Amino acid sequence: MARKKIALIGAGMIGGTLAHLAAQKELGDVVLFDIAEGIPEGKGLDIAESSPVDGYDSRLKGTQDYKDIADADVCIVTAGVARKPGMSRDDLLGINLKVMKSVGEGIKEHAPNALVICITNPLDAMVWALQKFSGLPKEKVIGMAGILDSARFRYFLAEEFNVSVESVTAFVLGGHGDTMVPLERYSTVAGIPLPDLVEMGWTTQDKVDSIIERTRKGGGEIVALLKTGSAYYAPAASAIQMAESYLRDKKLVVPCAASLSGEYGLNDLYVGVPIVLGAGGCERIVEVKFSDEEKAMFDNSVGAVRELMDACIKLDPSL
Ligand code: TXD
Repeated sequence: MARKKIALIGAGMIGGTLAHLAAQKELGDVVLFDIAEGIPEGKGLDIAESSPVDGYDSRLKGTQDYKDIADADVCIVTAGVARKPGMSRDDLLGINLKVMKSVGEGIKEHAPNALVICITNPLDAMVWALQKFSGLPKEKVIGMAGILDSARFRYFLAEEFNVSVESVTAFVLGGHGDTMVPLERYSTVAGIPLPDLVEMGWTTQDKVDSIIERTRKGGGEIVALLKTGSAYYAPAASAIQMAESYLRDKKLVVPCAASLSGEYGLNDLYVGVPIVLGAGGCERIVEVKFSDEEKAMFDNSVGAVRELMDACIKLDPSL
């Protein structure tokens, strides 16, 4: 069987980590695409030179030419810029929207059958725009945020309970931002929901509330520590889990930014919801039952996503 091909559009901090993980896991051969000359080639060569030591046979190539992503099975998009001092959110949105346009056109022309995983921020609006610009089927264009936000929540809970991270499940839904929606009732230790754990005296509601707050601000906590950029190890690991679920048809049930067509009473919008992720891409959207309070938080989050989408439409009326 021929090897799969993973194209990484953007070879910055997350892109480089994605390349390393994809190669180590032998998900396939890896193409790193970036507009910056030398960076994708250098990272690709450096990782390839570790392959004899680690013992994997993925081939890596760096490029500035979209032709090299031809017929990729998976494209993971991190291309763009992060906010710098003096830049407004609209400035960032404007720049990354243009990047999504060129990336969408490149994927449309050279890898129209790929599963596309968008990571670029502001995530929900960018994956929505990327789907439109690429014209790929909605179930084949998804965004990474929920697995990362849930992983942060899981890690903090595992620390609090002093149990294995593997025994903790969590669902963080909604848009990727301050309005994200960590769901206590659907977060468990070995199937025991968080509210029950509070009743059992494993923790207090105050502690849970502060963990939720830390989860919401998890990205900012890393930025404040690193000072020169944002998180990349956990975001890359999360996107690789999505790629693997698709390539191996694992059908993991994971929170991803997915296009809604009537689910949750919403249309033509990307937001974080649980999906079944298999060989068909987003094979099914899981409609979680919300309490009134959860519904209010989700609606608030959807409102924030819509505001960003409206800002995109103002900048590019073709959307
Ligand atoms: O949960 C999530 N979705 C996220 C999102 C978690 C963490 C970070 N998140 C966002 O991912 C972050 O706000 C950024 O928008 C992206 C990528 O983060 P990364 O840390 O990898 O950024 P870098 O290191 O700046 O890399 C971006 C690369 C850089 O090498 C640029 O040269 C390149 O993108 N770039 C382009 N490549 C191809 N084509 C175009 N047009 C282009 N423009 C810039």
